[in-house]
Order: sequence, then structure tokens, then C-alpha cells
Amino acid sequence: MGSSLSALNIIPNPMSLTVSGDMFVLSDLVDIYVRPATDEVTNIGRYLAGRLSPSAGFEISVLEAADIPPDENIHLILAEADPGLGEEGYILTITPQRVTLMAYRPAGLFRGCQTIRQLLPPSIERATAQPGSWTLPTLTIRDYPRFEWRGAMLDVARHFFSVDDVKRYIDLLAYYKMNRLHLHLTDDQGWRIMIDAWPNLAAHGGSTQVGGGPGGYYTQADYADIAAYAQSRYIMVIPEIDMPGHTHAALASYASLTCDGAAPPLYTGTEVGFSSLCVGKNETLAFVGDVVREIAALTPGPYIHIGGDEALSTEEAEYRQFIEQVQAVVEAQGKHMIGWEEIAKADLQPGSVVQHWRNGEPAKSAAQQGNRVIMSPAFRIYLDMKYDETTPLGLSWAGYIDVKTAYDWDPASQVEGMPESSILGIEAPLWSETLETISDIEYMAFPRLPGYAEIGWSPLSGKDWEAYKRRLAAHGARWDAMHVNFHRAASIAWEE
Ligand code: IFG
Repeated sequence: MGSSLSALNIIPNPMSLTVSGDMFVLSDLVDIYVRPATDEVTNIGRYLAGRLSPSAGFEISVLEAADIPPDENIHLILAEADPGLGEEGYILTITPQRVTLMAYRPAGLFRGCQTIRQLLPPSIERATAQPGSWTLPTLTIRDYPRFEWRGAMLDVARHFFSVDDVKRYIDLLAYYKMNRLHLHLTDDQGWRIMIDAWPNLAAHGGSTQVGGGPGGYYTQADYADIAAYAQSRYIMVIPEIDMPGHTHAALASYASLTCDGAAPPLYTGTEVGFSSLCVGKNETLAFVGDVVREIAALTPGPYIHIGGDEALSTEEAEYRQFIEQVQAVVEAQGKHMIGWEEIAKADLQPGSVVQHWRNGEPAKSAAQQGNRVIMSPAFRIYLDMKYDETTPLGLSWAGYIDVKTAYDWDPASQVEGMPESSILGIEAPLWSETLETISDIEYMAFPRLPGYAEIGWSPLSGKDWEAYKRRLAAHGARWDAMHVNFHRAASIAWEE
């Protein structure tokens, strides 16, 4: 790797890349050939065609590849040839005659499509026909991710965001080869998912938000739509039902979940730590059972996040017992439990995952017991932290996080004594106390999110802020083409 990499501005940086100095020209005769022509591989071909045709200004057909398909085209090939590529790896070979993208698994073809997009001029990302020419540099890339968990969390509880807003965020995550979307569905200010057995959770608990606006909630069809859309981008959705703390919206919806039998009024402020389910009550366990069962049935992925953070109003021994009860309910549904680091106080099953956010000790002890850890150190990766004191949105309790602070760290050296083998990967939480629109989400996520995508995907060796900064500067034009409302950090020499 070296300067040739920066010349190409791919983010995340590929594992290996050799440029050969010539060009492949995408002509209006180009087609995408797929082999095997299964529905899944054909759909990936159609996805790529859908990204290129509108701006290139010509139709691109997706065809079954003959044995020796013609030159001048793009070839997507699923083959057992290179198992070392794993679930998401790919080999991209571009010569003056053809573009060949090969992968061991379909997700690898999808990840390689993002590289092809980023090798084309930024105007390829526009929605209307643009003047060409559409050239690709000739090269060979062999690429696969360092960590299996490269995610983002979106808090749709403090402020509610529409299905379309979530799909937009999914598309932006996909462009940077991220593969996990953690949806923070419930909190003190809102319950955002319909549970048929407890309809008032969404009907009443979802009827407002921070600041008193109308809030909202996902029907089960909406949530299934989001999960399917994410899956079509090879992104796993992880739903979070935050318990036993951060539950005021649920308590306001059902007095039977409180200890004193009185349902409190809905809450539209931004305090934390004041609420708790009345743990130990049979009604509470029935609630947990129904919620987990319905969410599990709607979630294709193997994980359910049960929160567990900031349970300041739950007695310690009762907290531990509750987490162990919820863990058993989740496992009985054939899923594994994820929780914020506080759950490490409880006796965890091997498949349970701990999400580090503030205090390294619980996460380290969980790792030492053999549990895997998702790294979300707040002072590095909380996207709701302001860039600096002038940022109009966001909070600052974990400090300011400018673009360099967001990039210049490594997950494997955050917590003393936590081996890299315990780390599933990283996840960038975006809490929405101060965010109301997708435009606000984009402003806080860009330009920091691509750096997290690179930390999760690219090799640590060769990582260099100065080189990354130059590659990032070239992405401003891509975000302009996509109409992403990004923060034009002064520290980056944005290219037009
Ligand atoms: N901590 C709370 C979040 C949110 C956050 C805002 C966690 C795990 C502060 N819990 O982070 O609900 O309020 O930065």
C-alpha cells in the first residue's frame, strides 16, 4: 500500500491493492454478467446497475454469464475458489477489457460493489444523467474486514425517525461496508415499536418525544420492512428494548408495570436514570416475555439488545436477577442477548455480548469470562458528541470529538487487558436528544462515520491520519452528489 491508495480514495482502505496504471471505460454497451445467476446474485447485480444507470445515463442489463462472457462488461462471480475471503471478502480485478468481482459469499459481492462505486467519479452518485466519461483504474484488490461487527446505533426513542429516514441511514452505512444497525427502540421519552400483546406501549408510549412533539412508532410491518431493507444491503438489524432502566414510557403506558400502581405522565425531558420496571413482579416478567417473543419473531438476526444501562433506580441484586431472567427469555427465543456494559454484573451465558461505552472494567471482566465485546467508547465514538464548542447540535459530556479524535484510536488498545480476540468490533451510537431530522443525523454522522467504518474494516498496520485525511477530503464531493448534509470540518481540505 502506499500513495497509489490515496490516489484512489477508497474508504475503508482495502486490505491489499495493486494499481496497474491503465483504464477500463464504462461504455453505454456495458452490461453486468452474473454467475451463478441465482436470485441473490442477480439482485446484487441489479443493485449495482441501479447505482450506476441513473447518472451514467444508460441502461445496464443484468444477464446470466455464459461460460466465457464477452469483454467490455462487469462480471459478478460467486466462487468457492478463495475461502480465505470469508463472509464479506472479495477480489476485484479491473483490466482495460473487463471488470471482474469475485467473492466467496454474496455479502462479499455486495461489499465489492461499494468499492466499484467509489472508484468511479463522484458524479456517479447523482440521481440524474451526468456527462461522462465513466472510467475505472485498472487494478487488483483483495479485500476482507478485520472485525465482523462494524455498526451504527440510531436512537429513534428520544426523537422518532421515519422508515424512510432509517432506510437512508442504512444506504449510507452500506456505502462504507458497515454491516450492523442497532435500533434503540425504547426509552423514557418514547416506545417506538408496536407490541400486539401490549398495544398501549406504542399507542400511548409512542405518542410524544423529547420536547413534546408528536413522536410516533413503527408498526410491526414497518419494522419488518426496515429489517428486510437492511438485509438486502447485508446489514443485520439489532433491536434494543432498554430494560429495566430507561423505561418511563412503558410505565406511563401500563400502571401494572409500576411498583406503586400509578402510571406516571409521559416524559419529554432529557434526564436519565430515574425510571425502573418493577422487577420481580410476575406482570413484569409476562411483559418481558411478550415483548421479547414478538420482537424475536420480527428479527431475522441472531441478537436482541436488552439495554441494561443506567439502571440507577433498580436495586443492585434485583438488577442482576432481572438481567439473568431476561437473558433466559432471549435464549429461549433462539437469540443471544446484547447489553450495555452494566450487564456484566450479572451471570452471563457464553453467547451474550457486552457493549462497552464508558467504564472499561465490566467489559474487561466479561471478556475474561469469555464473553465477546462490542467497543463503543463514548469519548471516541459517540456520534452525538459535538465536534467542538461551536457545534449547534449534540452533547459534550464525553468531550468534543473532532474528525481526527474519531479516527485516531484502535479498539484493541482501549481497555487494558482486553485481548483483540474478545472484540467483535465497533459500533457508533447516535443518541437523538438534540436531533430531530435525517439532516441532523447526517450532520453528526458525516464526516466521522467513514472513519469508524475504516477502523472496523481496514488493517491496523499502515493506518495513517495524514493519508486518511486526503482520502476523506475526496468524499465531500460524493456526499454533495448524494445530498448528504455533512459538517465541513475546517481541518479537512474538502475537494470540489
Ligand atoms: N448515556 C445513555 C444514553 C444517552 C447518552 C447520550 C448510554 C448507554 C448518555 N446511555 O449511553 O441513553 O442519553 O450521550
